[in-house]
Amino acid sequence: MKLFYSPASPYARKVRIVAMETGLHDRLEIVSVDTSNPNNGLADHNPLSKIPVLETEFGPLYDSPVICEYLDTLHAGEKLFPAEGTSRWKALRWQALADGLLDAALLIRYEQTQRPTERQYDGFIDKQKSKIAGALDYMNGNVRELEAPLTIGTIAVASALGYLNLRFADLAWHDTHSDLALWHKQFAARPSYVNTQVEG
Ligand SMILES: N[C@@H](CCC(=O)N[C@@H](CS)C(=O)NCC(=O)O)C(=O)O
Repeated sequence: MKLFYSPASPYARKVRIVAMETGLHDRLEIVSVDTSNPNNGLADHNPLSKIPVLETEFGPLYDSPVICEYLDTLHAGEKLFPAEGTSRWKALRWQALADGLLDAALLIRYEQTQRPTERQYDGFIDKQKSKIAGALDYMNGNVRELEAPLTIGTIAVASALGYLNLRFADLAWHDTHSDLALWHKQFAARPSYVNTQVEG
């Protein structure tokens, strides 16, 4: 299966961690795409022209939550998407929170890298930063829920925090969210996390 991705994409990182944790990574042919190139051909696979996209025998799958849930059906080990009940909804909520943090971070990133400085809007950036801060506060205050087991929720949170480290080091979230920082440090020792790390 082809996975269209870019090394720095945190959503694609989540997919790759899921693939590694479930023993499926060898079945993926990972194809790097430059999302800033309008001729990258991605629209042939995803009308939204976004990565990650997974090509399957029944066509392309997007976005990252859908790809991750699909991958989770392809292995016989412990499931990363709990089948039902409170644990399922909590795992999905963690994923939504982490992906939402990333959505806010990406909006800031695009504002700062794709607009001329004089056309950037501080009010917009501040609003997105407050969403990131809210998500971090919630994660820090509820970090015990992330301790076990490994789920799509914990993987999504770790991927989101990794992206903050990569692109928003100036936020210094470790200094203000020490319980979450400790949790992240432990998660970051997993081979799936180490092997998907990119340097800024
Ligand atoms: N909700 C999507 C978000 C995907 C996304 O925003 N990907 C970024 C790269 S990190 C992208 O492709 N951006 C290009 C664009 O927006 O044109 C997911 O979870 O897969």
